[in-house]
Amino acid sequence: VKLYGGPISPFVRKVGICIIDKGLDRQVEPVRAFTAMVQVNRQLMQRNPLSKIPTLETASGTVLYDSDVICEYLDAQSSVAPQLFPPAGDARWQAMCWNALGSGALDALVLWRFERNRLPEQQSPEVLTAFAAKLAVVFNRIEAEMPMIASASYSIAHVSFGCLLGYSDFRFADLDWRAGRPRTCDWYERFTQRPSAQRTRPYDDARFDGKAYPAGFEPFWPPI
Ligand SMILES: N[C@@H](CCC(=O)N[C@@H](CS)C(=O)NCC(=O)O)C(=O)O
Repeated sequence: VKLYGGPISPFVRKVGICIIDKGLDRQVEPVRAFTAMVQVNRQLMQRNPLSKIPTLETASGTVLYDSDVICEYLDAQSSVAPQLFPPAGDARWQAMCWNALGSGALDALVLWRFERNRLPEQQSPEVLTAFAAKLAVVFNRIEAEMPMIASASYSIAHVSFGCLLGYSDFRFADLDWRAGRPRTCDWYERFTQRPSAQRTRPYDDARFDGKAYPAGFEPFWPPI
């Protein structure tokens, strides 16, 4: 089984966390694939026409995308706890909706980053203002719902929120999501102690710091 991706993408991180949580890390080979909104990867496109990461290729050659499809597939491949996608009922809809909130916010951050990296004269102030407004409300909603989130069984929702907060620290430290959101801070502190979170900490190859990983935890994506 091959996972195409890299150590920065928060969507790839969701999949990496599921792989480790489900005890599948020895069965999945991480394969570096570079792609960007304005730089298509022709080889990757032969598998995933969207030229996006994560893309998973199973042992029988079936190709799966996007992150949610891959995560649910992995959850079904292993009976190891935790079950990341509750099978039915309110717990399922709640987890799926929280996952949509976390992943939707990540989509917004990725687009926001693209916009703010354009030349100043090409940037749209309306677009930048809209992203800032959305993200502030998302972080407030997560803080407001944190008592429920923290007491729900660990699921894809928690994977998604952890990746959102981690990516925010990595690329949007200026948003300062911690300010005035103590419950989210407490929960995230606990999330980052999980081996799957530690091994998938995002890093830039040019600035890889092996000391950022606790002894015994190797990065899921080996540095190049
Ligand atoms: N909805 C997709 C989003 C994946 C995504 O946007 N990945 C980014 C990297 S963080 C990408 O591959 N971008 C390349 C592109 O937009 O062409 C998922 O959940 O997998």
